[in-house]
Amino acid sequence: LVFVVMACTAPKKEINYPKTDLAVEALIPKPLKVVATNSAFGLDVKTVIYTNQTSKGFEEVGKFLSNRINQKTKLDIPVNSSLDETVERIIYINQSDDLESDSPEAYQLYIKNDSILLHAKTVAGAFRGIQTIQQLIPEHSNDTLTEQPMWLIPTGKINDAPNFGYRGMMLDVARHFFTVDEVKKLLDVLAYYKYNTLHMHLTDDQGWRIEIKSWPKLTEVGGETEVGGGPGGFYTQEQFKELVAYAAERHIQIIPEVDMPGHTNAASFSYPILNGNGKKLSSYSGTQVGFSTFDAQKDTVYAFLDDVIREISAISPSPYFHIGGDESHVTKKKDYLHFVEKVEKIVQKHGKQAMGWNEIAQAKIDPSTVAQLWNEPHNAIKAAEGGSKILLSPAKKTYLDMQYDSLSKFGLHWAAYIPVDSAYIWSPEKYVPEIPKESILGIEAPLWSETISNSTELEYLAFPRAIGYAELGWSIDENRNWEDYKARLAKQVPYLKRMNISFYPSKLVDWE
Ligand code: TNX
Repeated sequence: LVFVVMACTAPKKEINYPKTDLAVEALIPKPLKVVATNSAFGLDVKTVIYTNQTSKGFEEVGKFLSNRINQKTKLDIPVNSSLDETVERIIYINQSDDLESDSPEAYQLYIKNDSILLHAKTVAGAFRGIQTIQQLIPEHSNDTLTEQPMWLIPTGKINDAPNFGYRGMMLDVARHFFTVDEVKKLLDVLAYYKYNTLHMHLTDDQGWRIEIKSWPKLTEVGGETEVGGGPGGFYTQEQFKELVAYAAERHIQIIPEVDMPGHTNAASFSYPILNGNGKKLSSYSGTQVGFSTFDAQKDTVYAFLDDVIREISAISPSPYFHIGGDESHVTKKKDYLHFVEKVEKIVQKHGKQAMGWNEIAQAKIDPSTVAQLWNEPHNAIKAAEGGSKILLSPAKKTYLDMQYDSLSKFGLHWAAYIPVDSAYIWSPEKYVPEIPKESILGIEAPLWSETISNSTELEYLAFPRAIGYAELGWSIDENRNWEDYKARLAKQVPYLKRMNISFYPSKLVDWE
C-alpha cells in the first residue's frame, strides 16, 4: 500500500476529467453493488500494475490483465516493475479477507482518479475482478486531455460476488469433435463473462474423445467417427492436460463426462465385451439416442470403468466426475440402478464427487453426488430431498443447441425454440418451486453438437445466449432486467468482433 500512496501523492498536472457514471456501464454480468463517483481514472502510458507478491497467483492475474489491456489499447503496462517518478497511476491488485461476501470469487473495486484498488480473498476472486476492469476500458481513447491518449474508466466502488458458485457451459465434443484450439477460443470468452466451469461431454454413441492408455482402441477405433460420417478425433492425455491448464489459468474447471451406461456405442464398438444390448455392433454416425448400453452385470465392465475413471481423474483436477446416466432406454431398470450405484463408488474411490443427469436420482445416490436437471423435475426434486445439490440445465431454458426460431441455421427444437429474450427471462432459484436455493449448485448451459461441427457454428448457437446465462448465474434476480440487459448486450459487439466470435445477431437486440 505504501507504493500506492506514493504513486498517488506524487505531484502531477491536474486533469479535467469528464463526468462519468459507473452505474450505467455495460458490465455483464451485472455486479452486486455499484456506487458511482462520476470522475475518471485515466489508463495511459504512465499507468502500472502492482500486485501482492506474497500470496501466490496474484502476480499472474496482474500479467493477465496487462496482456488484455495490451490487446485492447496497445498500451504496455508493466507488472511489479520498480515504481519511479514516471508512474502517475496504479492498478493495485491485493489479497484481502475483509470483504462483504463469503464467496471465494468475491472482489471489491475502488476506482479513483489515480488508482484502481482491486481486493479479493482469493486469486479466483481477483481474476473475476480483472474481467470487470477489462470491461470498463472504453473502446476509444480520449486524445485531448493529455499529450498521450487516455482510456477513461469511470470512478466509483464495486462490491461484487456471484449468486451461484457454479456457472457452467457444457460442450458435446462427442457428436462432433472440436479441436484444442476451438475449445481454447471458447474458454477465453467464457472467462470474460465470469464462467467458472466447462463440462466436456467426452463420449457418446458417435465417438470416444479421450485417450485411455490401458484401453487404446477407445480412441483408435471409437475416436474415428462422428455424426454425419466426418473424421472424428480425440484428445491425447497431454492435450487434455493442456486444456485443463488453459482453463485453470482462467479459473475455470473442466469437468470430464463419460456418459454411461447408455450413449456407449463407440466404446462397445471398440471393445465388444462391454456391450449389453445383445445386438451386433457397428459404428454409428446418426443422431438417434437410447439404443446402446453397457452390460451392467459384467465384472469386466466395472474393471474397465475403474481404469477409465482412474486415468481421467489423474489428469483432471476438478473435484467432479460426470457419469452421464441419461436416456439409458435399453438398460433394464434394475441393471441401471445397480450400475449407477457401483459407478458412483468407483468415482469416489478415485477421489471425486459424482455428477450425473437427473435420471441417476432413481438410484440410491450419495448426498455428495450432484444431479443435473435437464427434463422433468421429479428426479431432481427427489435428489434434493436426499441432500444432493442440483445443477440446473432445464432444456426449455438453457439448451444452447435449441434453435432461436424456426429459421435458425443450426440446432434442434425438441424442447423449445429459445430466442435470446426467453433464454434470459427466468429465475434459476424459482424455476422449480420444490428445489430451494440452498439445494442449487448453480446453472449450466449445455451445447449438444449434432448439428454443429466447427467454431463458427458453435458460436452461432452459443452467442449471445451464453452471455445471458453468465448473468443468470452470477447476478441476483433484483439486479436483472431484460431491457437493461439488452442494452448492455448490444454493447458487447466490439469485444465479440475483436475475439472473432460469429454470434447470432438476433433482431431482438439493437446491436451497436
Ligand atoms: C438429449 S439432454 C440428450 C442428448 C442430446 C440432446 C439434444 C441429455 C441428457 N441427453 O443426448 O444430444 O438431447 O438436444
